[in-house]
Amino acid sequence: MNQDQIRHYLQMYLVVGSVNCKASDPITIVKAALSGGVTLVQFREKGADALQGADLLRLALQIQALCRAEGVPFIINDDVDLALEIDADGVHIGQDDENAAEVRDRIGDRILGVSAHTVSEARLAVQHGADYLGIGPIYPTHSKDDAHEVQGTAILCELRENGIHVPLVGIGGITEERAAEVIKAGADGVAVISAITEAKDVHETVVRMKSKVGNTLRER
Ligand code: 3NM
Repeated sequence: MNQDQIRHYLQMYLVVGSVNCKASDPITIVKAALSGGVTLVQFREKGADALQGADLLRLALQIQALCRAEGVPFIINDDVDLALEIDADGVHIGQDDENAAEVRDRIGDRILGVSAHTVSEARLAVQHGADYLGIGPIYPTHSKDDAHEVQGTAILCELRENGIHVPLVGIGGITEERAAEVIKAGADGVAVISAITEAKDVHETVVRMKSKVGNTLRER
């Protein structure tokens, strides 16, 4: 997949797992988010109440089927075995997970996303074959227990100024109101959990956030 395609898929990026879906069930939330126009879905089943075994596999397959029907890439957080088992479109890994180069070898030309927090982590991830980088937390987040220190949008500018030209997606505390500043700082898109999964109207929230991202990209 070329960089322009990846940049497009990063624009309105939903990260979701059963633990994030308190107001409604994950399937209802993912359906509403897809109808609103999310461009990529990452399945991230993490935390004390995370599903396991057959339940995990069932939910992954259900969300994958919804994404396929809409032509939206479906990628798996951390779990390379699961991604290969269900033939997902890609994998997203953090700095503590499997080495990016090894993951690239295992997944072939599927999408590989890597979380990075500094210019040197970003350079290494790119050398190891990352298609895009997840950069965060941009703002305070309550969706990740082991999140790094808040970086602000400055980290995005710093990466761009230091020659990191690969597709970047900002993550952490991003809301409708904050989406434009993340894009202005140099991100190609926004990755969101709670502002979508906890929204009163998931569909409308996605429509509005996506249009803010699109408008800001055109103005940039
Ligand atoms: N990764 P919300 S922050 C999954 O900084 C994740 O790498 C982060 O959730 C990072 O949109 C984060 O609810 C949580 O803040 C994002």
